[in-house]
Amino acid sequence: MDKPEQKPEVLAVTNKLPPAYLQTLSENFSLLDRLHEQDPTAFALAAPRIRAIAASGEAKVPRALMEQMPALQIISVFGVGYDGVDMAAAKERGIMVTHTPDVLNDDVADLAIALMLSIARRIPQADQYVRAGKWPSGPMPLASKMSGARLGIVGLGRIGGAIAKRAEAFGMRIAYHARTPKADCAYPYFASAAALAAEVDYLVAITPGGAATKGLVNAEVLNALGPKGYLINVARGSVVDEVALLLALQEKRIAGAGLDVYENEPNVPSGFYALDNVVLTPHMASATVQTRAAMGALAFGNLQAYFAGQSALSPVPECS
Ligand code: NAP
Ligand code: 8YV
Repeated sequence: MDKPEQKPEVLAVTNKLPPAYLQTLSENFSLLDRLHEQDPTAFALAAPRIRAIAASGEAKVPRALMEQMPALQIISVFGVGYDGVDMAAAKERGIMVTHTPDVLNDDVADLAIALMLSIARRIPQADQYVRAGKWPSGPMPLASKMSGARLGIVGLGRIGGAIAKRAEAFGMRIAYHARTPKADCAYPYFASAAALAAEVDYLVAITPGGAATKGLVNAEVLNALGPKGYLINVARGSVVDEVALLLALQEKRIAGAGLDVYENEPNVPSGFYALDNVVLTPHMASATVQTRAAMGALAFGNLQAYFAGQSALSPVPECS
């Protein structure tokens, strides 16, 4: 008699995967949901059979974890950023790594614009002002106009481009910094983040995370942005020097910041809580029902295609 076909064993390594995606995974694979954290003894027994990892954009997949899984073939990241995956270790082993580009561009760009408006127009403070019954005693102080202002984008890729498109509708004047100037791009290019920051009112960081961009927005860049400038970070916490940012906000060397990402998530330095010139969101730029469904479909589609012997749908550039 033929051996019954075994479903590939998949280790989910993060608590950030949505229930609908986990459900699809468990219907199609033998799902081990965070077993390495929850039952290390059971994980040690299962590890030699695990063929796939389901991760999220911010999940850590270090070399040491991969080394425990000799049969590991694919890491499917639910997110476009994959800086948490040790790519050197994955490449050495020929492990396929996939991610979910494009399907989240709209939502991340929407949140970048929302943070810009929130900090410039003081929307969280205005909400509190009304709720606290302060309106009858007089108007709030005037805010800062965003339409027509100058926007600098650090990382003019898929999402940076979507931010630029929205900013154009606000009549903003756009410039950018990346490692290389983009072909056929009419926006002015600046060879450094500091040079860009010196010329804009809003600076949005939207590069990948990882060693190459660590501290890309540092004290020098914040000083160049200046006391009328706003910083928005929807990239990765590591892209901004968080200590330098906190100091710049406390000393009012920049006007304000809108942050969706942090160096040590979900821990946010408590110094930010005391500040009136920062708007904080909990790494939620892609967190809508529609986009998370699309990300889940693509993350699952990558696993499904791979185990059907087809090409992965959206491998990361290093695996293309
Ligand atoms: P992408 O299309 O690859 O664009 C990345 C851009 O960053 C490119 O313009 C690239 O241009 C530039 N870049 C890369 N390394 C750089 C460096 N060292 N210095 C300066 N610029 C650099 O990526 P994407 O799809 O737009 O996503 C960007 C990132 O957004 C993701 O990797 C992720 O970290 C973050 N993200 C966050 C959320 C959230 O929930 N907050 C959601 C989705 C994505 P060059 O190659 O010319 O340098
Ligand atoms: C997360 C993200 O993946 O795509 C990325 O790079 O940071 C986000 O979309 C999402 O929060 C799921 O964990």
